[in-house]
Amino acid sequence: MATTAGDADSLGEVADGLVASRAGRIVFAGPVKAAPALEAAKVVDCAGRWITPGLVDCHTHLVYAGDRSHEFELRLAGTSYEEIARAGGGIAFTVGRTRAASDAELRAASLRRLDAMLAAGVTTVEIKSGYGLSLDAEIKQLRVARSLGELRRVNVRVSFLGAHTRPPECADADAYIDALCSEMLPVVAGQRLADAVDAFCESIGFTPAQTRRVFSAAAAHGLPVKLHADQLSNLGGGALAAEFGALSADHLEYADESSIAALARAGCVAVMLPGAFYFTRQTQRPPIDRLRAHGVPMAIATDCNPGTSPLTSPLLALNMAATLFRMTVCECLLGVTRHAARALGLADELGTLEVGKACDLAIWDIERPAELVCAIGANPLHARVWRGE
Ligand code: DI6
Ligand code: FE
Repeated sequence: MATTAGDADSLGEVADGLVASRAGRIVFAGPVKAAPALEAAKVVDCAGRWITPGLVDCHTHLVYAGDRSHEFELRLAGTSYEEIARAGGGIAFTVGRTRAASDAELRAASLRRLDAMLAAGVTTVEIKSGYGLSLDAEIKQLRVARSLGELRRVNVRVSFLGAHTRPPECADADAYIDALCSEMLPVVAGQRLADAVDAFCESIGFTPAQTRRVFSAAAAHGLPVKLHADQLSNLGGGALAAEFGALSADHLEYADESSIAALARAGCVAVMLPGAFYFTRQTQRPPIDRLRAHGVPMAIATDCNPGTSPLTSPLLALNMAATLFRMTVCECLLGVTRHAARALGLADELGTLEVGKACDLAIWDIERPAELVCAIGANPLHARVWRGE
């Protein structure tokens, strides 16, 4: 069995399917009996298992140093995430640990998380910076993120999230954004250290006006943008992302109707991050029904980060999206393949089993696709194929 292209509400399931590749690209995907005569150097019988596109985790912060389980314990005892952040913990804690780590330490810590994702069928991962918040430390994080794609058989897309939070040593957020636009972004763009620019538009992050300046600077350097939008409050982040033609607007728990309509018009992907919703015990669910009604493509990602979503399992993210957000199995599976690829600007390259796309596959020991979403903490991955191998 194989899941091929699908549409909004179908996986395009094919019984007795065959996927053929040459030089890492799919040259056929469909029913065996429809396949042209192909001379294959190697034939692998998947013995009735399911083949899907390799999973795409389109929103992670997996390159960081240190651990925040002490904050988890504080939160269990009643302290809020915002209180911890205001007391100098939270993102700032991880910034301290990440700045202090050597390249090798940062790489080793990050590889452990990446390897867990690969073991769960991930073939493409997006990784954000944002725990450096100085030119040197951001560059270190971006370089380590890029290097992971050379150390493992995985596509890595890197996003510059210098606008994650105000660095501890900088009292003036506007001055920091000035420096980010005039000093950091030119280096990041000039050295091709990032494929996109992200920002955290939030009361504890940056204002819409500051985000706008970051986005304008990104556009001037020819870099696409994405946004942490409307996670904890409605600042119109969805509409702002749409206005700049963002690849995606992520979180969106508090997004209103006008933001959703704008996202639909702009063709932005809405990235759902149920791990953060679960781990921070949020109660405001993202407006799934309205996103559906407007036809906004929905992706699902782990948001792997030490503070709000220490999650490395994309399948567990799917289970949470179904259970907590009431997304359907089909939406979940398209959310971690087709729509996730689009959230990275890679819709023509990845995310479905179609001729011409990269032959990145996940082969599963399951009877039905719904098992991938239903099981909690299981890993039915049989094998992972990256670029045809
Ligand atoms: N939104 C989040 O939930 C994380 N970053 C962001 O922009 C939090 C990251 C952390 O707490 O370390
Ligand atoms: Fe995030």
